[in-house]
Amino acid sequence: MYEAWRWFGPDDSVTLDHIRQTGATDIVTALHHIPIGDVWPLEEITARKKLIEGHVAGRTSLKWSVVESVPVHDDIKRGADGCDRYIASFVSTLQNLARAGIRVVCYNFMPVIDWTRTDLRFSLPSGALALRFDQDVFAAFDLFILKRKEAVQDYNKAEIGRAQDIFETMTAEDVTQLVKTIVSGLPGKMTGDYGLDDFRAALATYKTITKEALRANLLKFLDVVLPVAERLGVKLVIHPDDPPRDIFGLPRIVCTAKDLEYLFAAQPSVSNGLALCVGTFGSHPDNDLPHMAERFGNRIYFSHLRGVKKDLADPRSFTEAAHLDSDIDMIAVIEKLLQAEKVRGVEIYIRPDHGHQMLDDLEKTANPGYSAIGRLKGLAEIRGVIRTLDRGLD
Ligand code: DNO
Repeated sequence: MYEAWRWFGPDDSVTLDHIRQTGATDIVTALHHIPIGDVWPLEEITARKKLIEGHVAGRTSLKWSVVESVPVHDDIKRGADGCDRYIASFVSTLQNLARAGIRVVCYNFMPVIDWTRTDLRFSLPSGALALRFDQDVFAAFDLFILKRKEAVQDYNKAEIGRAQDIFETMTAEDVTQLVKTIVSGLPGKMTGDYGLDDFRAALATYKTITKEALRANLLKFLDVVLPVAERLGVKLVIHPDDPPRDIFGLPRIVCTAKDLEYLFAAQPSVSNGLALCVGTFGSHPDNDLPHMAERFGNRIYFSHLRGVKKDLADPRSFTEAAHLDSDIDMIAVIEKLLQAEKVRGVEIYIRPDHGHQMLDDLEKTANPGYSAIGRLKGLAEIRGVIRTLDRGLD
């Protein structure tokens, strides 16, 4: 297993030297400044690679091994006229990445909005802060802030009542913060920056797109992209929809093991891979993560190791938990991934996904979920599990 670390580029407050100190060897990053749909120029890729891999006297070397993510333009997801040019850009970006020697590329197929939370500073009993998705707060946003017309059909009476109670206690500042958290997006998001009106307009463009249509558009995209990826030796790894269910009336198609069965049966190419995001899949009650790690072991090239604790009252609400202390049996997941590596003779890139904001990081401004110390703690715990299982001491 390669221990990787997500880095947001030169502006990340967690520097390459900090990453060296965590013991991670591989970098996961993207050229976040390039507009969605544009080709990533080879010169920019090689410049970024040099920054990461360039030899610094006396320092451990790092390698840029995984791209997370190359964004897929919404026109491709909608199957809009003219989307072929965005597919062609995606292909050119893959070619440039392969030229630079980067061969694991993450992407997602979430319409309009990438990963979503309602609270970026949820206080834990320890005083550390966690990311949280609260279904009632989300409903309050959908019904009373966004005022999405069709939203009333998505919630029952009791849910609407709870959402209204929440909305009524919110200050103007709370509302602004929630809008920012949900629609202007979280770090690493692969979608646009929206205000409320733009967001409504973007949602409206999916009015007629059913789940089946979205699936067909994903397959059409893969029809073009996978043969190229295969020739280049690139593995494309799809990231699940987070949270893994439909939201805002948008169809979401990468949520469960069943969705994956469908995807891999329809596109059996060896380049059709999976980014096993344990926390994301784990927030869906039907997903059995150790089983999925085993079942899709031959498709997993990259994995985000993180867990969630779902609320007892409503399992659609969850709080991001400590890496080994969540609803998910992380040790069993790691064991299955190690077994998959042995069978395939390939190593999987893993990264500690998100971490609690804690200790000195509480005073610092960091990308939500991506402060240093919480992730370092997660990585250290995970490393202990990997080393122990590797020795067969389990
Ligand atoms: C959040 C991440 C997502 C992910 C993209 C993948 O922490 O898991 O931002 O990178 O959705 O395309």
